[in-house]
Amino acid sequence: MKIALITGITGQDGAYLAEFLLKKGYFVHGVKRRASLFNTDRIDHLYQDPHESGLKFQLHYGDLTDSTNLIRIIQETQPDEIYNLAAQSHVKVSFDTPEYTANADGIGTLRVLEAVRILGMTKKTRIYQASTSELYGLVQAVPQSETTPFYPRSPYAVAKMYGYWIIVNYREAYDMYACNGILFNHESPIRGETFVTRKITRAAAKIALGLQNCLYVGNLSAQRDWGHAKDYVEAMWLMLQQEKAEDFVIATGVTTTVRDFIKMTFAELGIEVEFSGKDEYERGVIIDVDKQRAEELGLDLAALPYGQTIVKVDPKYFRPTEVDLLIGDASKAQQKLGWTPKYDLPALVKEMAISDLHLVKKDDYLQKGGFTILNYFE
Ligand code: NDP
Ligand code: GDR
Repeated sequence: MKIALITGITGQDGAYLAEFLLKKGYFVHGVKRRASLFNTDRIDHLYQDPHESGLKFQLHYGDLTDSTNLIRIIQETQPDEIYNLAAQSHVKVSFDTPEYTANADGIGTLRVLEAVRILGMTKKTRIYQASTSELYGLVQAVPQSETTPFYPRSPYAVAKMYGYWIIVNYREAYDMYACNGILFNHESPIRGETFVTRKITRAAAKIALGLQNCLYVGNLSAQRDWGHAKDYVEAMWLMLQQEKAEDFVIATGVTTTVRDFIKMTFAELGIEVEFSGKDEYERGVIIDVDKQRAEELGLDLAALPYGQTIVKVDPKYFRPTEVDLLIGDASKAQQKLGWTPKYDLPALVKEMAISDLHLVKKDDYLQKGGFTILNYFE
C-alpha cells in the first residue's frame, strides 16, 4: 500500500486530495495544526477511529514553522509521496502578516525538503509543492505557461516564489523527485469563505433569502482562470506518477471578471443583476427575477430586494498591488499527464451557488429553532 502525507489536509485541496488518494487505495497521513476548535469539518467524513482495525487515515499535529516536528512526522510515517499544501494562502492577508507568510509558505517548503534529505529519504519520497499562478503577478504575457516569467505582486507570491525555486534547486542539487504544480485559482463548495468566489456564493444565497442586504467587494475587474478543486487534485497526483519530476501549469484556459462571476451566481438563483458606475462607485442592482427559477429554489418572491443595490465596492478590499489578469495555458499537462478539466465555470458556479443556498437555509433553520451556539449567548 502506498503511503501519502498531506500537509494542509484540513484545507480545501487537502480534503479533496485525501478523498481522492483513499479511493486509490493509499494510506493517507495528514498534518493538522492544533486549534481551539476541531477545524476538521472538511475531512470529518474521512475520519477513522485509530482504535479500529484497517486504519487508512491518520492525523498528526504539526506546523510548517516547526522543523523538528516535520522531521518526526516524516520519519514516523515514511511516506512515498508528500503533498505540501499547507500555507497561509490568502493573498490580501499576506500584506497584514508578511513575515509569518514567508515563514510558513517559503521556509516551510524548505523544511519539508530538508526533513526528507536529513532522513536519507531522497530516493524514496516524492514531493509535490503547491505553487501558484500568483507567481505571474504583473502581467508579462498571456496565456501564462511554464515558460512565462514570474513577477510576484504580494508577500504571499514572493514567499511562494521561494518555495518554487527551492523545489527546483533540491531537484537539481540532490536528484530528488520534487515538482511544482503551478495551479491557477480553483474553487468548490468547500472553498474558504473569504476567497472571492465563496464570499459571492454565500452572500448571494443570503441576499436571495432576505438575510443580508448587500455584498461588499473590492476589485470587480480582476480576471481569474477559475477551475474546480476536484479536477486540480487529480493533476497533483498525476504529477507524482511520472518517470521524471517536472513542473506543470494547471488551468482551464478561460478567464472571467469578478463582476461576471457575481452575475453568474445570482443568475443561478434566478436573479438578474446589472452593474453601473465606475471604480469604488460601481454598484450592482437587481433588475429582473426569473419567477419560475426562484420558486423552484423556494425563494420568497415578495422578499427579494427588486430594484435595490445589492453589490457595493468597499476600497478596504483593494490590494496594495493587484494581479489583474490570469489565464493559464495547460497544454503541457494535457500532453504529458493526459489531464483536462471536467468542470467548466458554469458547472462550478452552479454547484457552489446551490450548495450555499442549502447551507444558508440550514443555518437559518437551526438558528431559528434554537440549535446553534449563538443561543448560548442570549
Ligand atoms: P486553504 O487555505 O483552504 O488550506 C490551507 C491549509 O494549510 C489548511 O489546512 C491550513 O490549516 C494549513 N496551514 C496554514 N498554515 C499552516 C502552517 N503554518 N502549518 C501547517 N498547516 C498550515 O488553501 P487551499 O486548499 O485552497 O490551497 C492549498 C495550497 O495550494 C496552498 O498552499 C495554496 O497556497 C495553494 N494554492 C491554492 C490555489 C487555490 O486556488 N485554491 C491555487 C494555487 C495554489 P488550518 O485549517 O489550520 O488553517
Ligand atoms: P486570489 O483569490 O487572490 O486570486 O488567490 P481571491 O479569491 O482572494 O481573489 C481573487 C480576485 O478577486 C478580487 N476581489 C476580492 N477578493 C477577495 N478575497 N475578497 C473580495 O471582497 C474581493 N473583491 C474583489 C481580488 O482582488 C483578486 O483579484 C487565490 C488563493 O487561493 C491563493 O492561495 C492562490 O495561490 C491563488 O488563488 C491562485
